[in-house]
Amino acid sequence: MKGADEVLLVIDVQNDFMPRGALPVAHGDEVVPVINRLASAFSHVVLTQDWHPAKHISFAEHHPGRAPFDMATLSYGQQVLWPTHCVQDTDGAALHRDLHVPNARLVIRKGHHVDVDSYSAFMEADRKTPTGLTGYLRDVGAKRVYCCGLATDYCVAWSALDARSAGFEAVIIDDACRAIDLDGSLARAWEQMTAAGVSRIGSTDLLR
Ligand code: VGL
Ligand code: ZN
Repeated sequence: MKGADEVLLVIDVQNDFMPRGALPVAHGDEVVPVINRLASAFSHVVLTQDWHPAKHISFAEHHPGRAPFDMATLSYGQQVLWPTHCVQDTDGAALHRDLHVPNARLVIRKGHHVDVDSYSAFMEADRKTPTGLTGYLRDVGAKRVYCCGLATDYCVAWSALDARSAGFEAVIIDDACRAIDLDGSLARAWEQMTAAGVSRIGSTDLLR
């Protein structure tokens, strides 16, 4: 059992990111049994949910003439325009029904401001609005954050990078993640994570 200073952060294991969802991540459902096993090895688990208002600025449908996966320039920088996904209180925004993490203590919902996206569980895409997770983790004495879930190259990577920026150790559990991989985004994410000192392990390193 992992100690009190080690937290498992389970990112966006939601229906819309599953293979039949609105923003499908290939093989996204395969992380569910792996995460279920991992969760029982941690005394402290935190979940996140992508949780957008229906008129969210990241949705391509609100940008006339633009298509999903186009890039747009917004007030805070470059933004991928996504298919409408994880709308607050819809079935698509619900956690996968087979995700079984009874010991999760906190659910962070992110991306709830209509005009700012938030891939990261720590900081919104304007890079100045905190979600509160940094303060929470410091308050409970966390030192190391193990990241898993969807998608490796967006919400998982941004969360791991922000965990490092906030002074935590960050570890990606690779086989408990799946990627979107848009135009080389997965390789770029790994370059950034490696440079930032994010480490990479497999679930068997924790479960044996
Ligand atoms: C995510 C794209 C848009 C993610 C969320 O969970 O990685 N990706 N919103
Ligand atoms: Zn989103």
